[in-house]
Amino acid sequence: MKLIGMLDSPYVRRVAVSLTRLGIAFEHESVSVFRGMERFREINPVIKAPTLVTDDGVVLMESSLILDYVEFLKGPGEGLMPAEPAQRVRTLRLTGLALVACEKAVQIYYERNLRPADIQHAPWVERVSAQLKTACAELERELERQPLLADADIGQDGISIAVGWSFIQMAVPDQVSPADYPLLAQFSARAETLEIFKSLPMV
Ligand SMILES: N[C@@H](CCC(=O)N[C@@H](CS)C(=O)NCC(=O)O)C(=O)O
Repeated sequence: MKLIGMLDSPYVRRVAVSLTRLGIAFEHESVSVFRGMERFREINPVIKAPTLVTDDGVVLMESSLILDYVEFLKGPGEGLMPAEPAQRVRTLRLTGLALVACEKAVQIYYERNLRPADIQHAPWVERVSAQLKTACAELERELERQPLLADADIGQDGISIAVGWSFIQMAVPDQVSPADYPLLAQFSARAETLEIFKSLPMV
């Protein structure tokens, strides 16, 4: 299988780290959805990162759907999603919060970098910024309530949180200060020391 997209995308990186964590071999083609638009279009005409081309040549997209396929390949209980119902629900919640935080950070980044300054819409940025901070606050509360381990057994929740936090710190560092979310920051810093993260650096 082949993963298309750059690791500075938290969505591409969560798929790459997950595949590596599960020992699934993949080729990686680091193509930008902007600078490499034409090459991307040849692989996936809708130009969406991540894109996964299966061994049968089927073109998948949307990181969570790609990871659903990956879970299916591994079989129940063998992937990164717990089989036990209560743990599964918590993993879904933490992963969802991490994905919302990523989405909001991407929206702010695009607003700042793709839209001309004179037509940037402050109320929209304020709304998205509040959503980003709330998602991080909710994650901080969850980690306070029940700690998550950044070790070799890291699951989809931990991978998505750490990848998301690192992305936010790179893309919109003014938005979310590590001092305000110490558990999130510590968890992510520890995860980034794991070999599966170090072997797939964001930049
Ligand atoms: N919900 C999607 C988000 C993916 C996403 O927004 N990817 C960005 C790169 S970080 C992208 O493809 N941007 C180009 C575009 O949307 O046109 C996922 O989880 O895969």
